[in-house]
Amino acid sequence: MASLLLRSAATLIRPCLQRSNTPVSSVLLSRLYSDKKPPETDSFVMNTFLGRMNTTEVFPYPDVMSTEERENIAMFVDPVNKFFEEVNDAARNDKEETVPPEIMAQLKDMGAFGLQVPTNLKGLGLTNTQYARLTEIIGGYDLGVGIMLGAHQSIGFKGILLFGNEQQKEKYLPMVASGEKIAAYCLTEPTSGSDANSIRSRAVKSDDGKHYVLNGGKIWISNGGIADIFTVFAQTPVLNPATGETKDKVSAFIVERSFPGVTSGPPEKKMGIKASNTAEVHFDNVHVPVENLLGGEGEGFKVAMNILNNGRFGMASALSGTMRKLISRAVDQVSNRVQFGNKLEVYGVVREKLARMTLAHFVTESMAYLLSGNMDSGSVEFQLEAAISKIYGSEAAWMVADECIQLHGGMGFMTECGLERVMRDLRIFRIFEGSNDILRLFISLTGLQFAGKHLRAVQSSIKSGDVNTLFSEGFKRTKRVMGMSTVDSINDQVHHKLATSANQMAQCVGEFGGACDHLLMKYRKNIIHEQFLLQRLANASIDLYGMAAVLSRTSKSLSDGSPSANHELLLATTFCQQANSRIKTNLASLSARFDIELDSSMADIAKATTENGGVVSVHPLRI
Ligand code: MYA
Repeated sequence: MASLLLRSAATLIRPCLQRSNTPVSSVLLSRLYSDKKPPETDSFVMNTFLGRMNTTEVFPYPDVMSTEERENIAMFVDPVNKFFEEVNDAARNDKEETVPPEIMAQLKDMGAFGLQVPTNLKGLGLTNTQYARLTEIIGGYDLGVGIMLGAHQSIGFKGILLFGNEQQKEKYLPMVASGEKIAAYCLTEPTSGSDANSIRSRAVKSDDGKHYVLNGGKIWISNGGIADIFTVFAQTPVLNPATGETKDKVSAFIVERSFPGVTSGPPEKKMGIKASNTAEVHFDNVHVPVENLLGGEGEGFKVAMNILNNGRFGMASALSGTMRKLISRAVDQVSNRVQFGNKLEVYGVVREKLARMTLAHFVTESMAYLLSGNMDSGSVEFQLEAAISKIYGSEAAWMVADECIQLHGGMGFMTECGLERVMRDLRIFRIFEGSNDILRLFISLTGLQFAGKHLRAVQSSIKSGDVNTLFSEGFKRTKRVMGMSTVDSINDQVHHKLATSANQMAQCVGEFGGACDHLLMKYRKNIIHEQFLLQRLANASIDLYGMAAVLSRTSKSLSDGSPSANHELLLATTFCQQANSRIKTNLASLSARFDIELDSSMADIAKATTENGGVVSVHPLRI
């Protein structure tokens, strides 16, 4: 995170550095004082940090599948459902901590190992949306098998698919697509989890320039013990021709298990997703041919991040499948179980739970297919939307599993009921592929950095006497102070039945932009240290994207006359109402003295607990 923080600090606002004499490197200074135009993007989320509502990628809800693509994927839905319903046994896989060979063989026959690999390279050539539809089914039945398949193609060989050259694709994709060889993604190390840039594995080019000598150890690698093809990230010394300086930078490599020096450890014992293999992978003087460099030398960090960005939509779709099944289980329970003379379904506490579960599923599903549709339409700047979908989906699924167990009472706690396995499986989703805490900071800081660049441009325009900018900025701020919306209505883009919710969203986007402006002006570069605030800002951002996703989806359903349109209307308006009030609370708490004081108290409690080596308060019984 350190470099993310530094980078953001440097690019936030120029005047603050002029005043504070903060020492910054010449590279950062050159970025800071460059007269480059601020970046523009069609990312909905990124633009909200400027208080702008760019709806290009949000409205209308994507309808990206051709008739043929729709028919193709529809052909898979029933057989895949049937396979997971009747053949695969998730409870057995969990107990035996493996995916049995006969299941592996059938998955290979179905083409499940190369869903997105082009057909000429032995894959099924599915789009992101088609892929999402299938992962949704798998997520409903067996997350352990899902992670084995996901670690293989969502991240394991995704780098070859996205960044590989023709030779690399032709050599490796057919063997991984058929499932003949399994793939894994090797980033994490004992001293480098969230701080992915700090990996210590190293690859140094041989004197004859023919190969790299790779050394290092990776931990918690999904498929690590069963994979034959690894995408490995390691530091390589990279020469800067301009300065003559050599610096370590991350590079990505395709490494085969058959290369001498590659070893892996035994399967790790885990809380959940037990059927998927997780193991250490070690590289001891492994000679990796130069042709196996993936992307350019020193460009591996971007390769690593883009692979993760690119796979996160699959997590949201898989988890929406998990939630859909959990909701069916909950409905079954509350429609049959009688207590105090009535079926559970009539009780208010039960209804409230079921409604929250249904809303969480609806939002996750709406985000997942909005994102996959955008990706299929060629969007390239979706890293914030991907992070939000991952955070929202993993937290929603956790809540849905928890409430489903609660509705089952004591039975829910029994292994035989099957729900505790789902809950164990779900726990990791808030941790891996970027922990939700880190991703929240990533969202806020990336968005603020973007807004900071624009703010700097506005400031320099005003300084250079640009009256138009001065006038429009002044007008915007005056409207904010008066509580008026600074964002144009989007009523022409949403169905008229959603007008109130759309106005709530427009108002919230304006207020969100105002809050970002306020944070940048108040804290300047120090905003990077305000993690309490950054988390709340991210929470507001997540809710805003959720509003956009459900409004867009529901508008389409209403216009198309979908059979569930009126129910979706209820879901969308309810979610928007709730999100609107959460956003307002979160934004208000960015500056309210009461909340800032509370943050400070919370920090003091944590510090005291840490300094004491645990709980500080003496036991009430004094024994
Ligand atoms: S795999 C392990 C996962 N590990 C992580 O996710 C690590 C988390 N850490 C990070 O993401 C980064 O280190 C952070 C930044 C974000 C903290 N997109 O100076 P920087 C660019 C595009 O900010 P840092 C696992 O869990 C940035 O703009 N670009 O870096 C397997 C900058 O560029 P420039 C990005 O502060 C689980 C440069 O990089 C991004 O050090 C198995 C440096 O950035 C980004 N996101 O760190 C799952 N971030 O220099 C199986 C940064 O040009 C999957 N940059 O300004 C299954 C799924 C499917 C399920 C199916 C079930 C059925």
